[in-house]
Amino acid sequence: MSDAIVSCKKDQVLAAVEKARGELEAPDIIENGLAAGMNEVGTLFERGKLFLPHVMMAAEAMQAGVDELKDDMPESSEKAASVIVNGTVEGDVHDIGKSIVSTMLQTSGFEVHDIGRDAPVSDFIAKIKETGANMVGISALMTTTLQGQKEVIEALEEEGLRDKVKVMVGGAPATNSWAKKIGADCYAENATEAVNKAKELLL
Ligand code: HCB
Repeated sequence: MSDAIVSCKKDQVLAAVEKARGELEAPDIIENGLAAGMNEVGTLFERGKLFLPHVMMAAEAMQAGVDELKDDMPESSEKAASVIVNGTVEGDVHDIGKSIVSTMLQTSGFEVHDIGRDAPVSDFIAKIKETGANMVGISALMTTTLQGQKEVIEALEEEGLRDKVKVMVGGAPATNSWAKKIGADCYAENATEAVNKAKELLL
């Protein structure tokens, strides 16, 4: 599956998903098959072995695989009373990982409001107020947009909402120490960890 992502073969990705879905759980297929392939694409792109159009095609193949698995996500029997707003910061169009996190939080029983990508700080705050969210997930995939996570936290403080809303940060350049530095409540390395951290903090 990973190889099919790296070579941008959407048909092969879907065939591999079809084959895997009888034997493995959807989150496992996404994290260890599809996302693993996308990470390899990232490494090759970083080394100058792949160019942007290739990355875009690989991203499309990855998204097709994720869409195919949406109905297979294990539904949680218990409905969590917690509401989570999740989005990618302004100036950043990367949304594959953020969308996987939203889907997995949703199937774990959380009420999730995904505000999309390239989302201004004001969109985060408006959606948190509108939904009475208890948590916000903030994704940033570039070192140049990471600061956006801090800006959302600062805005929560200015609005007097910081005590009521837990903050989770994620995305390739984010780390545990970055999360601590900007005063987030947690960092999640992947979608499975995002679900576990949300449960720890909210349930
Ligand atoms: Co993009 N891109 N890209 N890109 N891109 C990165 C991010 C670079 C690291 C590649 C590189 O140069 N090494 C790099 C950023 C460098 C930096 O840090 N400064 C980069 C660049 C530079 C750019 C452009 C500027 C390129 C250009 O135009 N010259 C441009 C960005 C324009 C903009 O945003 N303003 C660009 C565009 C693209 C696309 C459109 C081709 C495509 C995105 C498609 C889309 O998302 N719809 C893309 C992609 C696919 C990547 C890489 C290859 C993969 C990202 C990805 O989807 N990974 C990425 C390389 C990399 O990340 N190493 C590269 C797979 C997912 C599953 O993992 O890490 O996103 P994830 O999410 C995980 C995890 O982080 C966590 O859980 C997820 C699921 O397990 N998580 C959260 C994520 N968000 C969370 C939120 C939470 O609350 C909790 C957990």
